[in-house]
Formats: sequence, structure tokens, C-alpha cells
Amino acid sequence: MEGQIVKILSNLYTVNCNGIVYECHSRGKFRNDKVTPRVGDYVKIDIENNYILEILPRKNELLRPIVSNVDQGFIITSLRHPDFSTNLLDKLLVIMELHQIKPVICFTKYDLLNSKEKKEIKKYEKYYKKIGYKVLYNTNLFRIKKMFKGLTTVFCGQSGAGKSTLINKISKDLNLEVGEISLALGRGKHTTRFVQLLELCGGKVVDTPGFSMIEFTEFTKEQIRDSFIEFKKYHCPYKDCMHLDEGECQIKKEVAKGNILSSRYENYKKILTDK
Ligand SMILES: Nc1nc2c(ncn2[C@@H]2O[C@H](COP(=O)(O)OP(=O)(O)OP(=O)(O)O)[C@@H](O)[C@H]2O)c(=O)[nH]1
Ligand SMILES: [Mg+2]
Ligand SMILES: [Zn+2]
Repeated sequence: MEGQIVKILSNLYTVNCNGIVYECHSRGKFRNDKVTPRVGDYVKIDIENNYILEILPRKNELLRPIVSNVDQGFIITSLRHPDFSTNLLDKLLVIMELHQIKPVICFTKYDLLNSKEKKEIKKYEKYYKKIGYKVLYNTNLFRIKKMFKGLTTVFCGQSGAGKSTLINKISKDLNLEVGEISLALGRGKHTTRFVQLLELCGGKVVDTPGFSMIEFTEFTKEQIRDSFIEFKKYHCPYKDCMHLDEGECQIKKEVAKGNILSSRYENYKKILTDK
């Protein structure tokens, strides 16, 4: 029987086979093969002994959050408590680009901003839209629901950003656990502790635990450069320019002119340096 892993809790794998749910164990074999089943995996199971027999090939896989076979990534970006971080947003956009997952920026907690801060956010919204990304707010429930249809969407973002809250708003009977914000630390308390795939609005949505550490070790500097999608619109005189110390770099000129957001360029340099 084939199905999809929708939840993993310690050693228990919940597998959905056409609407029937089986609680399965994994065989030791996977551990030796260095492949561990994860949420989103399509698997073959032995329904008599409740064992996962085989993991079917993955379309793609993410490490943070740990999930496979996703089409779309909702980057849940809190604007206050936790405060807006262009760095985290740009890192998540890069991760999505690197895995061929369609990113959607979803701002939360706009209601907590004063009017000056709201104006500032509108500038970012305009810029990210200009370069080709979808940007919405967690209050745009009607639009959000339509975007889930026929796709697997992973929610990602730091703890306390409002991932589970948004899913609860969309599906009133789920009652996912949501947490308080630690005001001292300005972030969430890691309320969601496991990855879970849910069927919602004609699609699949994956709620995940919050995180803010993202690594790029498995990717090259060129791959990271090419994931800053607006850079590709400009042409530098140097072939394969990294847009760093090259003198006549067009990207640096566009940053100076204000055509490329300086935070984007700074975050690009930071990712390369920290790598
Ligand atoms: N004011 C305001 N509060 C919000 C909004 N969205 C979420 N919250 C609050 O933010 C807190 C954290 O929300 P959660 O949904 O638990 O956040 P999470 O992203 O699931 O966090 P983890 O599970 O820890 O990764 C809760 O107290 C929510 O009520 C919003 O748009 N505005
Ligand atoms: Mg949560
Ligand atoms: Zn350049």
C-alpha cells in the first residue's frame, strides 16, 4: 500500500493512504542507508505489520524545516514581536529558490505597527512585488485559501511568527496549539514541536516548528548569487561577476541608485561571508 507521511512523533510515523491513516514504524534499514523518512514522503507500507517498507523518490527536500515534496513555501514574516528581519526573509527566499519551491511572502502582526512603521513596510512590500514575488498579509484569508489549491505549501518562519495561528484561522476546527511571545526575548517559545501535513482548502499545508538558523553549506556562492533574482536583470562588465570587489560592478551601481534595495545587497554579502 502507498501513502504519504503526514506526521512523525518520536518513532511513530502517521501515513495517510487515500484517507485511511496508519500508524507505522520505520525499519532499521533506513537508518543504515542514511535516509530517514520525513513528513511529505510518499512511502510503501506493510499494513499487516505497520512498517514502512520503502521511501519513494522525492521531488525535493528541505532540511529546515525538515519536509519533502513541497511546491510552495509561505514565508511567515512577523513584523513585530518578533521584529521584522530582512535578513531572515532574504535567507528564506534564497533557500526556496535553491530548492525550486515557489516562495510567497506573508507578513504577520502588521496590526502592531505604528503608522510610520506601516509606511516603511509598504516600501518593502512594493520592492519584493516589483522583483516578482507574491506578498500578502495574514489577514488576506480569502486570497491565501485560494493559493493552497492543488499544491503542497510549507509554512516556515521563526518561532512566534504566527504560522499555527494563521492555519487555525483558515481551518476553524484544527485548534493547533499557539504560544505566547516571550517579551523579554522578543520571540516565540517554540510552541509547535513537530512537522505536520494537513489537508486544507483543496491542497496540503505543512505546519512546522519555528527556526531562525539557516545554513548554506551545501550550496556554492554562484548558486546563492543567482538566487537573488533581481540581480539577473542587470549586466556587469565582468563575466561571472560576484558583485563584491569588482570595480565596475553594475549591481553595486544599482544599489547606489536605489534600484536594488540596499538591505538585499547587504544580506547577499552576509550570506556569502557567513557561509
Ligand atoms: N497581534 C497579532 N498577534 C498575532 C498575529 N499572528 C499571530 N499572533 C500571535 O503570535 C503568537 C504566536 O503565534 P503562533 O501561531 O504560536 O506562532 P508560530 O509561528 O506557530 O510559532 P512556533 O510554533 O513556536 O514556531 C500568538 O500569541 C498569536 O496570537 C497577528 O497578526 N497579530
Ligand atoms: Mg506553531
Ligand atoms: Zn557585478
